[in-house]
Amino acid sequence: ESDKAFYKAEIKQLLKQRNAVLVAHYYTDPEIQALAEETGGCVSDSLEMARFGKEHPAATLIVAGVKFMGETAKILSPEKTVLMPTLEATCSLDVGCPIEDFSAFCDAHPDHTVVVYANTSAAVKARADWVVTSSIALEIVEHLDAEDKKIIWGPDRHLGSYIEKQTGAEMLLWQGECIVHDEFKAKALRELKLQYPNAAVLVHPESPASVVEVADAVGSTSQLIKAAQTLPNDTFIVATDKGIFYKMQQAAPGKTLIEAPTGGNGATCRSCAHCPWMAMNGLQAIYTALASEQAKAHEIHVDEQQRTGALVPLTRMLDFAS
Ligand code: CIZ
Ligand code: SF4
Repeated sequence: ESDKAFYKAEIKQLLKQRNAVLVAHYYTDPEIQALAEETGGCVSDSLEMARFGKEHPAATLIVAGVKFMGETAKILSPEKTVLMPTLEATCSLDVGCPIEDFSAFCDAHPDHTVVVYANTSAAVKARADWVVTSSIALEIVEHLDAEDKKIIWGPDRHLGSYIEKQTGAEMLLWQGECIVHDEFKAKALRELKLQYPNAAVLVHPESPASVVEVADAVGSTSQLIKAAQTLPNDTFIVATDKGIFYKMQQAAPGKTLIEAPTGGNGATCRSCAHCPWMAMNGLQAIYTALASEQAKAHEIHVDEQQRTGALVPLTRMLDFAS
């Protein structure tokens, strides 16, 4: 505890000294989200993190999240120094979608519009026509479908098939998945729902279709927080990373939030509703990133050709969203 107090105080000091601002994802640990709030930073989903970082006047952004979020910040704000608590924090969707293979997949279907999720490398974004986040994916695909575009979707297959079902768009899906959401289990979720008949089930669409079927509300992190705030239920069973409970509880005080079951019957799962890479964003790592004079081990760099390539579909998304 005293270590924590030390790191928090030092981080506050260093943020001022370095003209830096802390941008944190909903899935980081509650104390990191609280620190971002206390210091005038932001806590949000990847779309809002990108916007906030671009618009904030600070010279340095410290991004508590995973690598693609730091890269997106750098792509949008090349003049800023972008630091991350650790450069080791990646994402199974990013790792599962290497540029060579994805590019070959796109080349094999040249008549398709390439839509990629934000959870991808800068190189994959540069190969795409559109970048989307889960908060805006449905609208963008609807827009493309209305123009009769055939779509390549990558990398999350669950989110892709959800959008395909919702829009009726013709989509070729890359077979990637999020190791956190992929672990939610429909059977155990149905059983839990029976125990809490007044509860509404909130599901992120990176979860398997069988889990989405049980949902009362399906949506991105921000949309699920909104649902907890607006639905009349007093209890919510939540199928997404449990980091979200911090902001969800703030938005819906007095309501009971329950984790959706993973792995079934207590069996081991790879992630158990908390992303192991998000969890790497600890106080000590943030302190170290800000304290080291060089900070090279924490600084995000994006190849300039990839950056300008990725900027096109990213800007398209931001313009569409606004
Ligand atoms: O699962 C993730 O990493 C999400 C939901 C990212 C985002 O778009 O905020
Ligand atoms: Fe990637 Fe899933 Fe972690 Fe999000 S929660 S960063 S999608 S592995």
